[in-house]
Order: sequence, then structure tokens, then C-alpha cells
Amino acid sequence: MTQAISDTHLAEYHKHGYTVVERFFSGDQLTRCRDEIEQLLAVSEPDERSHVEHTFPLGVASVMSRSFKGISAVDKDIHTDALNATFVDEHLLDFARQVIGVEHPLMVFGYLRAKYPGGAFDQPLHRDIDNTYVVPREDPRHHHLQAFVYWDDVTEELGPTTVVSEAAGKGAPPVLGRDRDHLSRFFGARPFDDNALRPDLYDAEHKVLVPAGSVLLYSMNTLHRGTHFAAPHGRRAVTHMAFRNPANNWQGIDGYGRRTFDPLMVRFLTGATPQQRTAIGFPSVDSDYWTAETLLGVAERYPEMDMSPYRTAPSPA
Ligand SMILES: O=C(O)CCC(=O)C(=O)O
Repeated sequence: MTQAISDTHLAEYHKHGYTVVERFFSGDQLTRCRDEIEQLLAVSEPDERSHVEHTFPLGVASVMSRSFKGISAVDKDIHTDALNATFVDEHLLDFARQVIGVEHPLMVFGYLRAKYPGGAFDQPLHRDIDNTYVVPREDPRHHHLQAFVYWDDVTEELGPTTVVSEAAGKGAPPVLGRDRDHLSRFFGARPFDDNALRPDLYDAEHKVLVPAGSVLLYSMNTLHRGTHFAAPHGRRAVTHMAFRNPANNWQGIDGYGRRTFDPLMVRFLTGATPQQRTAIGFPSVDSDYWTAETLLGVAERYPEMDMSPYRTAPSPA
């Protein structure tokens, strides 16, 4: 059983945009989850990118990675009940309730990803904004909480996640996604200038070096990245999940949202009417999502989109 996440962690989360709860999962629960992960990963082989991915609810049938070889030949029925329950752990849900301010936060995605030596895991600092059609909004009801649970001890050599305190990250472009090629494509004539990202952000990185069972809780707005996996052996298994207000259909990468940075999606959204956009989850013109700040951010994300319907909508109370 996990313990309630303390007020100190909550205060830290509000101050920095992230907090780390060490050994959140421990004892028998940790042992059971790690056993299930062993079984699950034993039926997959890391691919050329040296990672394996399974989607929630976990189990053999949910293997998603292209790396998975011979699924039809695997005669195994792996149930990962302990692990599946951790995605919606009651204390995690309590935390989500507090930061999002709704009674029933929605878990919008969950997956297990294991990294192995050989993959290109060093990422630029980014916000996970390909998990939304728009840009983050500073307001609890628009909050998007993300969580990584580390199931192996994470050392310097196992590609630790790094995070940057929100105060240090202020001023970085709101549309800073993880894929700079995407950004260049999407900015078209105005190629993305990575130097616009101040090098001091990298000096402000905090490495998440933790024992197995620990959880990193961070906001959609928090800059972070995966780093180089330097160890010649070993593995880093992590479950990833995110929570949001159930009313905010534009947040979360399930369904079409998985393709938010796909040029085809950008083209579709740009040419669609506001009603058509809302039919696939985009905020409606009368949504309280729209503020002067989000209008600017979304206009930056979709330079060709006519933003006037959103500008002229009655401003939310
Ligand atoms: O694996 C990690 O530590 C970070 C991964 C990440 O930030 C990403 O895939 O966007």
C-alpha cells in the first residue's frame, strides 16, 4: 500500500512544477510489480531503438512496440494486476484531485516503457505539448498532471530524467515540444531556432536519481527530458501516466490527440471550422480555456489558423 503524498510534496510541486516521492511504491507491492514487469518484458525484445513499450492495461495482448517479435508465437497469459492498479493508485488520484481541483480526474494515458543500452535517448528539454492540441494554461482546472514511476533504481548511467523548476523555465517558448524536426516543419518558413532556448536552462536541470518504486510528478508546463543511457548493461523500466479534468478534451494523447504535431493534423485543424475542431476535442470558442496568453500561444502553434472566433468569444467569468 502506498502512503498519502505529503503536503510538503504538494507545496514543492506548486513551487517548482514537479516533485519526487521516493519509494512511493515499496515492500510487497514493489516486489509484485517488479515481478510482473520481468514477465512482461521477457516476452518482448528491445528493437533497434532499444526500447519496449506496452500500453495500459498491461499484459501480453497490449504490446504496442514495433519491436515486439512473434506475438502469435507467445503462448503466455500474463496478467499484471498489481501493476495495472498502480496507474490509478488511490493516493496518486488524491494528488491529482488536489492539483486539478476536480473530484474525478481522468487518467488519459498509461504505458510501460523500458529503455535498454543502445538507444538514442538524449532529448532536448521540452514540454509534453504533443499531449495537447493547444498550449498549457496556468489554472488548476486546466492543469495536466504527468507521472513517471521508476521500477528500477535510476543511476547516472541509466539515462535519468531531468527536470527544470518552473521559475527557471519561465520565458521558454510555450510550444517547445520534444521533436525539434517537428517544430521546424511546423514553423515552415521560420525554422525553429534551438538557440532561442537559453543554455542556462540546462544548467538548472535536476537529475531524477531515485530508488525503484519512486514517482516523479510534474506539470505539462514543466521542462524536462530523457538523457543518454550510458550503461553498457541494464534497463530502466518506467510507467508513464497523465491525469486531467474530464471536461478538457484537448488534453491527453489518446485517440486523434496522438497526432497533434503531425503536419496532416496541423493542416486539418488550420482549415477546419471551430465546430469541426471541437468535434475532435479542440477547445470550443466559448471555452474558459481562452485567455490573452493562450490565444498567443495557440496562434504561435498554428501560425495559419484564424484565431478571430476565439478572440471575439465572450470572455469567461
Ligand atoms: O524517459 C524519460 O526519462 C523522459 C522521457 C520524455 O520526457 C519523453 O519521452 O518525452
